Amino acid sequence: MRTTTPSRTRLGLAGALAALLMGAGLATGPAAQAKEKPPTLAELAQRHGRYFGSATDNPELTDGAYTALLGSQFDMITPGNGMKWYATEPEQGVFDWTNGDEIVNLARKNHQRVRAHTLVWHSQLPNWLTSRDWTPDELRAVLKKHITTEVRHYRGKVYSWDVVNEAFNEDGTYRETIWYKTLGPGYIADALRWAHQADPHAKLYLNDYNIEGTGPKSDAYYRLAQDLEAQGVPLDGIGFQAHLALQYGYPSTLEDNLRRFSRLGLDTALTEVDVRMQLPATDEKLAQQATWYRDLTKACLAVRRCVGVTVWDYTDKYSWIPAVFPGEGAALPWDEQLRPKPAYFALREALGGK
Ligand code: 9MR
Repeated sequence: MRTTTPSRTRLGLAGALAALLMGAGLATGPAAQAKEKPPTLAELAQRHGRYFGSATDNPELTDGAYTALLGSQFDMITPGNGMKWYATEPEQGVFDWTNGDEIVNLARKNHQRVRAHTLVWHSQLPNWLTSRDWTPDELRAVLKKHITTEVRHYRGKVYSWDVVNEAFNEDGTYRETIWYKTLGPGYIADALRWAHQADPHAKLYLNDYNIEGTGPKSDAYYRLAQDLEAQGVPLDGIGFQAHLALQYGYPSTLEDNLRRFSRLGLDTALTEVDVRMQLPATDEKLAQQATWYRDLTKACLAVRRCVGVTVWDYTDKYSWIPAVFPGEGAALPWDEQLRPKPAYFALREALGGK
């Protein structure tokens, strides 16, 4: 096959950089655009029947260089904040779809699907909800109305919902959230049933972090999934957030763990991947990070019902990490200047592209 990318030696540094940028989906001018483009992460993932996604957030959508890559490299989009309770029902019974709709419309324009996130969580709740006490009957009605209204609004427009987010503690006990404390553990089955009624075609997920490897928290999901299944509750998948950190080690049981959930008849997905490190980022750490991105992608590909991988935004420019873990960062496959990092090339390699 004739290659249309000139050799690096003939082009020198500028040409090599252009080839690199093109490889990451960044066109470097009219001439570059005319060349044969290497497949995107999404196209590579599609060869395996998987998707490759990114989270995004509304304030970033004014950044043209950012949205160009977002619109081209990925085929699944998760709104990082725009569909959360504080954004969608800021006053009781008053719904605001502005941010969620902006992202859904952008995704549609770019022929991307949407992993909707998230209906029931203990965090980012509006004040009207957290600043008073509710009887179980009152809170059940509030929850049902929120889920029903939001899921109906996005009915037919989203691929999946993270229905309940982060329900368990590290030791596998239920997290003492407003939902659990007021409604008991049955709130999870109720939420799934209400979501299913409102959009029977959306895939319904439970989603959490620190469940990538086997352990008490992951076991809690395993048991819950078995219970829900036995009760005939509509549950389609488990989302493994995969907010990893180099200093804590790679979750080497990831593949086996994904597989045991598959065997329950559930889909699995890596839903919020990032691999943070203590700064400064060195070549060595970036190389290790690349290995982790490669390995987690391969783990998903190795498990038949692992449907795809989503990074929690694709660039260090818009990562949540530095604000929450001071001194840590550099967690994503593209750097703050939107240049592809070793992790990006490792992802391509894991997906069978060169
Ligand atoms: O990316 C989100 C960030 O912008 C918010 O400030 C943060 C608030 O908690 O939530 C981030 O997303 C979280 C996601 O919704 C659930 N899993 C953990 C993510 C990182 O905190």
